Amino acid sequence: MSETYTPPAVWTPPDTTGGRFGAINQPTAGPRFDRALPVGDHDLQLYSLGTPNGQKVSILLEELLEAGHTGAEYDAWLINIMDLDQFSSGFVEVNPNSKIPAMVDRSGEAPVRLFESGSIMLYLAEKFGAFLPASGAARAEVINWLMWQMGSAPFLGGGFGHFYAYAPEKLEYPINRYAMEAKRQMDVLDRQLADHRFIAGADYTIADIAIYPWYGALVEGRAYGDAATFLQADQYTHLKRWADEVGARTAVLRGRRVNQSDPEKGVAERHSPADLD
Ligand SMILES: N[C@@H](CCC(=O)N[C@@H](CS)C(=O)NCC(=O)O)C(=O)O
Repeated sequence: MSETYTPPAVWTPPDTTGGRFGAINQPTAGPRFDRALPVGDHDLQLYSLGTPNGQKVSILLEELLEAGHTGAEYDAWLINIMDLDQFSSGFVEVNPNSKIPAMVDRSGEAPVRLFESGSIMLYLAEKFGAFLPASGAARAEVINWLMWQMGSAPFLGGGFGHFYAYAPEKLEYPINRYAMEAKRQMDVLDRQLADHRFIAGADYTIADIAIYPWYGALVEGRAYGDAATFLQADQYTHLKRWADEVGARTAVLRGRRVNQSDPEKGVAERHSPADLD
C-alpha cells in the first residue's frame, strides 16, 4: 500500500483491505450462508458479542433484572463476528445490517425483531418502564444523549480506534483528524458531567448505559491499546468520576461479561443468572 492514492473513476474492491477487520468486509449486504439462529427458553433472545455495542444491551438487561423486572430474563447467544456469524441467514433475518447486537422478543403473539443497540435499549426501557423517564423534557434529554452516543461512537471506534489501533499502517492525517474528534467528544461529556451526576441529570438512565461501554472504557484505559495515554484521558476528571461510579455497579460488571469469546473476560453464552455468578 502506498502513502498516497489516486482514486480511479470507478472503485473496485481490493483483494483485501488488510487490518484487523479486513477479512470480514464486503461491499454487499445479505446472508452469506444458511443457518438458523438458536432459540432458548426465555422471551428475550439476545444475539450478540461483548463489544461496547453488545455490552450496552447486556448491561441494560442485567440492570432490569437487578431492579426486579423478572420478565427481562434472557438467553444470550454468541455471534462471533470474526467467524462471520453475523452473515448467517438466521441472523440477517433479525438484523438485515449484519451487526451485533440483535434481539428477538418472543413474549407476544408474533416475535418482534430488534436491531441497532439504541433501538433495542429504547424498546426494553419502554417495555419495562425503567431507566427512561415517562414523558416530557426529562425523557427528551435521555433520548438526546442516547442518539448522541449512536451518532458519535462511530467516529471514536470506526475513526480513531480504527486508524490508531487496527489499520495496517499508521497514517498521521486520519489519526490527527479522529484524535481531535475523540478528544472533542470526551470534552462534551466532561462538560455535561461537571454539573450533572449522570449524563442526563440526577438519575441513571439508558443514556449512561449506552455511553459507558465506549467512553467509560476509554478513560479507564481499556480501549485501543495506549489510547488513554495518547488522548490524555485523565484530563477529563468529571468523565472519570462518572465512569468510576457507573463502572462499579453490579449490573454493569455482570453485563460486561456476557457474550465474551475469551473465557478470561466472561461467558460465551448466558441462559440464567447462575451463568454469571
Ligand atoms: N449502530 C450499530 C453498530 C453495531 C456494530 O457496529 N456492531 C459491530 C460490532 S461492535 C459488528 O457487528 N460488526 C460486524 C461487521 O461489521 O460485520 C449499533 O449500535 O447496534
